[in-house]
Amino acid sequence: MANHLFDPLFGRHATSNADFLTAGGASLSYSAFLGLSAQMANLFTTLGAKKGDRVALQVSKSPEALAVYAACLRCGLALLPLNTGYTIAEVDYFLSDAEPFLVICDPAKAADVAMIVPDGSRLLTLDANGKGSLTDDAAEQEDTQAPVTCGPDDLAAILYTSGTTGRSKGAMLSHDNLLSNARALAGLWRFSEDDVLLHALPIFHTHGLFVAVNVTAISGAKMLFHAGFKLERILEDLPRATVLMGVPTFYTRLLDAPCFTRQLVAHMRLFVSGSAPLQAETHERFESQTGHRILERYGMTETNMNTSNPYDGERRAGTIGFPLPGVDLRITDPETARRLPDGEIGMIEVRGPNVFKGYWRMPEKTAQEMRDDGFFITGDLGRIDDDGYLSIVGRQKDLIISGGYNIYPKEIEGLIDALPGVGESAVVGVPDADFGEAVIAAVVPAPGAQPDPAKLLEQLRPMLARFKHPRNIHLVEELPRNTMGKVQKNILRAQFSNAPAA
Ligand code: MLC
Ligand code: AMP
Repeated sequence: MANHLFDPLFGRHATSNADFLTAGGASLSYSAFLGLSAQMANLFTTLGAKKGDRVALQVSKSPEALAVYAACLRCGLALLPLNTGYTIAEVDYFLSDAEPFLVICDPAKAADVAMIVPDGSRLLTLDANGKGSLTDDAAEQEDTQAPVTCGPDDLAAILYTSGTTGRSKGAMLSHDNLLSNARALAGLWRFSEDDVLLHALPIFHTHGLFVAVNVTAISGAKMLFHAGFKLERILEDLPRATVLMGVPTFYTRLLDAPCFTRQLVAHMRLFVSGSAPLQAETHERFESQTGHRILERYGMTETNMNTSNPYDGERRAGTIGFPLPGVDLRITDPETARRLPDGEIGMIEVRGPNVFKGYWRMPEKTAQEMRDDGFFITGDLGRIDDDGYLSIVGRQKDLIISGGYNIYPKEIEGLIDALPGVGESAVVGVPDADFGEAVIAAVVPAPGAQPDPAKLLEQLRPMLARFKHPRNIHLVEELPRNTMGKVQKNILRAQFSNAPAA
């Protein structure tokens, strides 16, 4: 009887009194965390959970929210973590698509969420302080639980990733997808129980939930668990940490803080960056200001982590390093799928135990992105240099990455186009000093109409999470198109890169 992911990550620490995390000044030992997750698992069982069921979670980051993840693994349930910024309209789609048996949301949103919970699903609440009907009801349960038997291919989570066309797709991640990646990363990055990870990422994405938490747990290490990235709090806690994992915005914000000095981080063992391109200039500035070279790695929701710069060897700025142990990577011609020699730019394709099991209830979408020999087509364009380092040089998918969040222009264009007074629109990312890229929209008015950009933004508000809102809407007479009629987004990007913000 074994649970493929739970046992090595958490189960083996069941009686450990070592700290698992510190949050808001209070420490939680591994055994206390596991007791809490056992109570939640027992509650889920009481509510009728069956292996393979889904649990949707849209709550603020807290130790209790993290315990829901461990509780799901215990019961063989698939966790469906949702960005806290998603509007009810966005959440509605995820719930109707995934049909979770249980939805957990913030008490402040419970009345609205109750309206969209699928028939037969339960609704529980959890607030930012770990209080709500979830923890109230769980407190009545036993704090031990025998984890359900789960094999390598059983689902551990479904993470929705927006599609370049059509609706969001749920990436199905198995126990072994997550376990193999946690093992590879913990080994490569030399994690041990002496490590203290400063955890300031959200826990509804691969980076904060799987890379950060799984690598910590599998190593028996500890986390300083922050509710989010607040610069002053990070600077306060850095002296107690050994590792920081972040998106590039973390590093540019730190570099701009006058008290972020060489001395403050002299004791640190490792700084990891990912989820968005780290500018070579940031990498170099970081080294000259702190003496540390940031270790950049590359991954995605569907594949977990694929590549990493070396721990011991040269961490090369502007590159994402080498394939992880067990990961096959190749560069192919995007048109013909022919393998390209090193040095040439092409599609990055990956294969390995890290690659997901497909999109939830979308076999045809899965088939479109997988080669017959098991390679996943990432949509990222890359090149391998003479020393084997991979660089991302562009994306074939139309995607904006803002502060590490993915934003798909298609989704926003569809909503803008449907607004009164709009003829058509194009959404692009323009350079942004803080978030890397910022969303802007070019809108062609409908014949005879004169839409007000501020009003258009107001109308988008209830439909889209705040991070997806265009920071500016520019009215244009027409969209630039090539001879095939395709909108030339590069021209719009150049045109609006230096345009003043609204
Ligand atoms: C917040 N805002 C954003 C934003 N984050 N807008 C665009 N892009 C973002 N990423 C909005 C806020 O709602 C706010 O709106 C305004 O911008 C300013 O907010 P802020 O207070 O400055 O932002 P903050 O809360 O500090 O958040 C910034 C951040 C956060 C960078 C810390 O976005 C973050 O934690 N990003 C990490 C994302 C992540 O984990 N990605 C991993 C994906 S997994 P208003 O209303 O005030 O104007 C993946 C695979 C892999 O990609 O390889 O890892
Ligand atoms: P997501 O779908 O949120 O998992 O985002 C995955 C995408 O983020 C990848 O396909 C890349 O385009 C991008 N990404 C992740 N890590 C890096 C990195 N280190 N450098 C550049 N882009 C990255």
